[in-house]
Amino acid sequence: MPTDISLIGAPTDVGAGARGASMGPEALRVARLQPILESHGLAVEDLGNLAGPPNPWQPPVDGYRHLDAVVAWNQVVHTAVHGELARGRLPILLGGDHCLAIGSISAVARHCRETGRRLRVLWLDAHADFNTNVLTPSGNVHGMPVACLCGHGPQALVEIGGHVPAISAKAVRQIGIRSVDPGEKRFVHEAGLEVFDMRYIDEMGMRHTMELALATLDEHTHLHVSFDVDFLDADIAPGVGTAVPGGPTYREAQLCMEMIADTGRLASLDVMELNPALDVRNRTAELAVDLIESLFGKSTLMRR
Ligand code: 4U7
Ligand code: MN
Ligand code: MN
Ligand code: MN
Repeated sequence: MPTDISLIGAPTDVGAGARGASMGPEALRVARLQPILESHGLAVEDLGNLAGPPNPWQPPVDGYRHLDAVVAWNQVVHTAVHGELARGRLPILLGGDHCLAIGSISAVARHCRETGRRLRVLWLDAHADFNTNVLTPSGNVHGMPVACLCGHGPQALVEIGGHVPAISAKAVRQIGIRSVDPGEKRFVHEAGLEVFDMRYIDEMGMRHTMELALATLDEHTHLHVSFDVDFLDADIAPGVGTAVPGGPTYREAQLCMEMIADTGRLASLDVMELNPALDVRNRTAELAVDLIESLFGKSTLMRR
């Protein structure tokens, strides 16, 4: 795992149904993400924010809202994330809404093809994000990134990494899922995504869940974590646009992050969907930073 980290801000909410995720990058900076990671001996460079088109705030066309702007943002994200990986650094994408995972993960997949590494994506989210323009109840592209990455979506998005599909559904493990639309649910099953939903976590526990989600990693695995902040229980993380009750508790989320850290394979990260307009005194941003700290190996006194 590289210890040189690059922070990349992507201040947009073009793919979301609520405005405000565009302020996510700054809220994470205010919550002291960089100095806190540095306090653990990591070298962190903040590249500042990427630029892209404004949010047109228009209704969907052909089942997509703002497709052109979504494509433009994802191209910029793809280029930036791929550039940092090529420099041997670990990119942290500061979202921004979750549609940007198309640009980010397509860049990671391209880097894996170029370097002969095996990709594993952990998708931490309340939602499966596996809608298409036909299945979507909203037209919001932040509900479609996993489908796009697996080759189901508009050409301009599925082709962003130059290889279609960007990733195989087999590379993905979804954790914390508790809100899936009816058509989306059938499509998730058809595609064969491996989903550890909240019912599974309730019955089997976070430890067993993570043991399975992290099984069969080896020294050639590039582990990418796509952390949608709405993964967390809505009571502890109010600052998100699409909050869903019944998510992982603070301790469950910590264990999830600590078990990922223990693999030593984390090589890229998205922190998405933080919406400061809906937050309470930056509490959700601070919680996200606390969890990211664990993801990078902060340990308690009992473990050294
Ligand atoms: B997020 C939704 F209908 N499924 O498609 C949709 F419930 O990135 C929500 O996970 C999508 O936050 C949530 O609009 C996208 C809805
Ligand atoms: Mn979500
Ligand atoms: Mn999401
Ligand atoms: Mn959301």
